[in-house]
Amino acid sequence: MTNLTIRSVETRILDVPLIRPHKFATSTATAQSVLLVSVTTEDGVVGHGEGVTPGGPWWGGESAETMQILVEKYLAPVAIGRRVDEVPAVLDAMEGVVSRGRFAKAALEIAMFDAWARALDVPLRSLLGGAARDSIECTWALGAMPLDEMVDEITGLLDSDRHRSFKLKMGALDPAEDVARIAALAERLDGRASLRVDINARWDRLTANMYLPGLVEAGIELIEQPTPTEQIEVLAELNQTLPVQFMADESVQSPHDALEVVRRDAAGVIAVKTTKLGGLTRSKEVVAIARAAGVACHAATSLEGPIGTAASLHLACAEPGFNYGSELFGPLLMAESYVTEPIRYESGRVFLPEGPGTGLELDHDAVERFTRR
Ligand code: MUC
Ligand code: MG
Repeated sequence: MTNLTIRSVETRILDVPLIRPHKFATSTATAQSVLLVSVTTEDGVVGHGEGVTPGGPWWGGESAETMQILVEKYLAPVAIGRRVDEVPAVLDAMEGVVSRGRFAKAALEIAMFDAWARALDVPLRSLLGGAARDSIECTWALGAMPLDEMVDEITGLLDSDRHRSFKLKMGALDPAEDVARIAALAERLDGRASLRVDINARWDRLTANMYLPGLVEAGIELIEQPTPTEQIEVLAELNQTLPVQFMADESVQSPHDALEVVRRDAAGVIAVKTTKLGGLTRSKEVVAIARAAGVACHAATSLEGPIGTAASLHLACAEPGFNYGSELFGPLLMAESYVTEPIRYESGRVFLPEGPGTGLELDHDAVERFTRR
């Protein structure tokens, strides 16, 4: 009889270099810190999860360092001794010892799911509802970069057909300059690619009303989180008045947030990140709420590495509600890998790895190389 009881939880921080600097609204990342959480059962089955925030605590207040102390000191003790299939019970127990801390909770919850799937020798997707698709469109993101560099990077990826849609980070520059940069890019690409922007909640209502029309005129297809997280009513005003799709990201960090966005008609698309939402279970709840209201879901990223990306990809391949593609490109932004076989990206899509659990195996030499001492 398989013994699914959790014997131990280990953590380590991996510092992985990026292929190029990735400039967000208020900070630039040149490496990604990944909290690798490993759950081992009494039978010796090991599952992994990643605690990742996009380049540090600027996005949601958590970082690899804060996640490590939350997992080690508070979350692991309530999981050890439970079975890896007791995910709902452990989620409740985690709520009892840590408020919020969802990025940290996600890493442990996903490691439990991975171990559970591996113990049963089934793909993680089988525990998330079964097969809806085997691949999904994958958008590529560019940080705030000079125009010529953006044109070169995008045309290269179009020519190789690795990506067909692109997300452009905004918010780091003066709004007028930022919009002019994006409009010039759209003109240079002349309709060759689908373009979306992410302003990471940096514009106020006045700035958004002044400058979003310029992005719409430039042909931008979707505006991600232009205004502050808690100002749902502002996002709703923009979503109901401007002829462009809006995606809620920072404004949806829980199923209740998703309910609020739906009730107020604040976005046509929700960015579902298994990291910010606290794991796969809560993410499924968000997708169910969105789908019931006819709101599309996008399988989004916090720039996870291969393990975290694969977990989100299994969810995206199990839930029909992911009908606005994905941005699950994280491993491609990393200069090196720490798994034995990379996730496959081609023809503008990302493909679900086969095999038990996430379908990926750690390259332990690489993990050692990237482990922070
Ligand atoms: C975000 O806010 O979407 C996702 C891709 C990217 O470049 O930034 C992240 C965070
Ligand atoms: Mg975003």
